[in-house]
Parts: sequence; structure tokens; C-alpha cells
Amino acid sequence: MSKPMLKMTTAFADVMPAEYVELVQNGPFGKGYGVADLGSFKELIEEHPLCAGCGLALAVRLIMASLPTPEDTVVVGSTGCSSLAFPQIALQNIHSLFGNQNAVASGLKRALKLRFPDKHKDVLVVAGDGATADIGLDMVMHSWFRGEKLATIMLDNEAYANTGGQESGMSPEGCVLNMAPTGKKFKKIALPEIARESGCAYVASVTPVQPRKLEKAVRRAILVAREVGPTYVQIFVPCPTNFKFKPQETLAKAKQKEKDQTYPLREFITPEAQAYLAALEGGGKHD
Ligand SMILES: Cc1ncc(C[n+]2csc(CCOP(=O)(O)OP(=O)(O)O)c2C)c(N)n1
Ligand SMILES: [Mg+2]
Repeated sequence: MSKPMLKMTTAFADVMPAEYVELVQNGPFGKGYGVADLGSFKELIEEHPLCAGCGLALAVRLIMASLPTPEDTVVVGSTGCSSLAFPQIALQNIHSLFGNQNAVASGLKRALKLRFPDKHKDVLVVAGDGATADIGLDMVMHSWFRGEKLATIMLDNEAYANTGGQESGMSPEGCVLNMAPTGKKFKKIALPEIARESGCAYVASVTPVQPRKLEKAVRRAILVAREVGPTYVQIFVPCPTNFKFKPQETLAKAKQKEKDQTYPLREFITPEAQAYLAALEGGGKHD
């Protein structure tokens, strides 16, 4: 995709769906919008079939509003709750087989580099905690070892939510779920630390409680992945359905975990990535 391709063919203007016309006229393409502009432009995702109060849906909305250049971005997703939302995103996106997302994204990024050597084509992996830290962990880590220039975002609801509530490696120790009735027997996987040690140039963990922080992490991850190396952002996305709290309590749950440090906000940046970001962010709109 590129900006010229987003111009409507005038001969078709009278038969195009109103939603599409609005996207062309008032979408975020080429505009440099961010989360502070939400409400003033046509968003890349406006509807989803996920549960009421879904923290993951909120995070996807914020991620989509944080993309530096959506017109040159491809999202690679994986099976899970988020895969129900991907078809609603007005962006190039690929659904990969569960766990394969970083392998698919690696091939795609390399192909885009060959096809568009002079352009930044951002490849963004967005997948659940089960897909990222369990079943896809080998593909995820090997993409980091190889230094693939991808941004990987985990939507961490601390469970296999889509399949009715099994524990994942990211569930906290002792966590009781529908299909983990006696409680999880080992600790939450320290994936941010693993990412840092595995070659990621930028790593952050955030929650949707502070949208500007989330935006900053997503933008930094995408920008650093353009030039420096792989990046990883872990977003805590509370799940009312599997953790059995009221939909309106989602943000309070995330806030509580930020506060009591059971989901500490962190950022690791290599010196090389820091220098690159400092050069880019000097006076930037969304830093
Ligand atoms: C190869 C493969 N194994 C297992 C499944 C079954 N499956 C579908 S979604 C899912 C859990 C996804 O968990 P997570 O990645 O955390 O996403 P969530 O649903 O929590 O958003 C599983 C095990 C599958 N679809 N494909
Ligand atoms: Mg999950």
C-alpha cells in the first residue's frame, strides 16, 4: 500500500461504500495522527465482535491509532481473541497459523525489503500471550536471535482466552481459570527480560491505562525496528470474561496491577536504539 493507492478512482466514487469514502477522506493515512487525535478522524478499527469491556479490543484500538505510517504497515496476527478483530481493521493484515506469526512476518519483511528497497515498510506482529510466549515462542525467539527487523506486540490477557480459559506461560503463579482449576504452578514468564537478552533493541511493557505511554512504546518499537533491530512491546489487556470481573472494571484492574507492581511498566533501550530515537524524536509530535 502507499498513499497514492488510497486515492479513490473517481469513476467509482458514487458506488463506493460510505465507510470506504470516509476512510479515504478522513482516515489517518499520511496525516501523522496519534491517540491524542482519537475522535477527530476515521479510525482503522471502529467495530469488533469481542466481549464487553475487552481490554484487548481497547489495546488494538490504541495500537492502530499509534502507527507512524499506517499506509505502509502490514499487521501479522495469530489465532486468538485478536484474530476476531483483525478482519475489522482497515489495514493490510495477514492471519498466520497459531504460533507461526514471527516466522511469517520474517519472510514478509524480507520480501518487502527486496520489493521496496528505498521505503520503510513496517511489519508489526500482534498476537496473544499463548501465541507469543507458548506455542510460538521458538519462532518469536529465533526471529529475535536472527535480528529480524520486526516489531512484536503481545496482547497479554494472561490466559488462553479464546478457547475458554486455559493457563498460559504468562498467567501469574496461582492463577485459577476455568480450565486451570487448581491454580498455575509456576511463575509468569519474564518475556521482556528474555527479549532483551535475545537481541531486541527496544522492549517495553505497558497497559492501556495510559494511552500516551502505550502509544510511545508502540511508535518507538516500530521506529527502532526500521533501522536498528527487533523490538518487543508487552501490553496487559485485562479479560473480564475469563477473570470474571465486570466489564466496566477493566481499566481499574490494569491500574491496580500497575500500582502494586504485579505488572510493572518497563522500558529497555539499547544505546544504539537510544541514539536513533534521540535523533528522530527531537521535537517530534508524538514523542
Ligand atoms: C496450531 C493450533 N493450536 C491450537 C489452537 C487452538 N487455539 C486457538 S486460540 C488458542 C489460545 C490463544 O491464546 P492467546 O494466544 O493467549 O490468545 P487469546 O485468545 O487469549 O487472545 C488456542 C490454543 C489452534 N487454533 N491452532
Ligand atoms: Mg491470551
